Amino acid sequence: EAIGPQEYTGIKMEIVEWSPEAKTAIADKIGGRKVFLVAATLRPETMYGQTNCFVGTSIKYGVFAANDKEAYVCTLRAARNMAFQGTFDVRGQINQLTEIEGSKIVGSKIAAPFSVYPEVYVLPMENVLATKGTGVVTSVPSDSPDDYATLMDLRKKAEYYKIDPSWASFDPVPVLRTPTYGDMTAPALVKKLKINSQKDKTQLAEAKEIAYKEGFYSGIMVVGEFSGEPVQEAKNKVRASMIEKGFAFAYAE
Ligand code: A2H
Repeated sequence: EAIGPQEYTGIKMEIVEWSPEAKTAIADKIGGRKVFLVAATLRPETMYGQTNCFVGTSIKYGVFAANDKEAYVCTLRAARNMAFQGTFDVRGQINQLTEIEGSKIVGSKIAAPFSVYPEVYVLPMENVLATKGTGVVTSVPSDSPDDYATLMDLRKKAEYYKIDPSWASFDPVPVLRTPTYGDMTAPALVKKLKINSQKDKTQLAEAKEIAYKEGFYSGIMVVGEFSGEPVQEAKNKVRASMIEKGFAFAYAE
C-alpha cells in the first residue's frame, strides 16, 4: 500500500440510460441534473481501452449534487474528500440527493470518455473496496489483470452474476505495447500466472504489480492523441487533456 496521499484521476462517466431498477429509485430526486458515475483511476493513459465500469453490488452509493447541473455517484467517504478538494460548488459541504445500492446500478449504460467504445455498461465486481477511491472502478481489461479476470468471469457465468451477456461483450483493445507482453499485457499475465478468476487474489496482486511496472517503465502508447509516446510521458498528458475537456478531475486521498 502506498504511503502518503494517492493522486487519482476521477473519471466522469455520464449515465446515458439507467437500469430499470435505478431509474425508479433515482427518479424525481436529482432535480434535472446530469448524473455521472465517478471512477478513480491511477492509469488515466489507459482510458482509451475502457470496456465497462465496475461497482460493488452490496456497496451503498450516494448521488451527490456537484452544482445545479451535475450530480456524482460515489461513496459517502469519497464525497467527503471531494468536498475539501474543490469538486463541489460549496467547499466543505455535501448535498446528498439520494442513495442507491450497487446491485441496482448494474446494467446502466454510461459514457466512457476517451474510450474507443463511447458507451459501455456497469457490471458487478466482487473485489471493489468501499474504502478506496470512489468505490467505482472503470474497467480496462487490456492492462488491468483484475479487470480482465472479472470480465472473463462475467462472460463465463452471466446468469450467476445476473447480467445480460451483451453488457460484457466489449472486447479488450490495445492501448499500449511493452517489449515483454505485447499490446495485451493483462491477458498475457493472467495466462502466464494461471489466474482462473477474480477470486485468485494472490496471483492477481502479483500480476497487477508486474503490469503496472511494465506498462509505466516500458510501455509505448498505441492509441489516441499521444500514440507512439512513452507511457511515462503520455500519462500526465492524457490526464490533463481529460481534465481540460471536463471529462475528469483530480481526486486525492
Ligand atoms: B486502476 P491502489 Cl488499466 N476497489 O484503473 C478496488 N479497486 C479499485 C478501487 C476500489 N474501490 N478504486 C480503484 N481501483 C482500481 C485502471 C487500471 C488500474 C489499470 C491497471 C491497473 C490499475 C483501470 N481499472 O490499478 O490500491 C483502479 O484500477 C492497479 C494499480 O490505490 C485504480 O487504478 O493502488 C487502482 O485500483 C487503484 O489501486
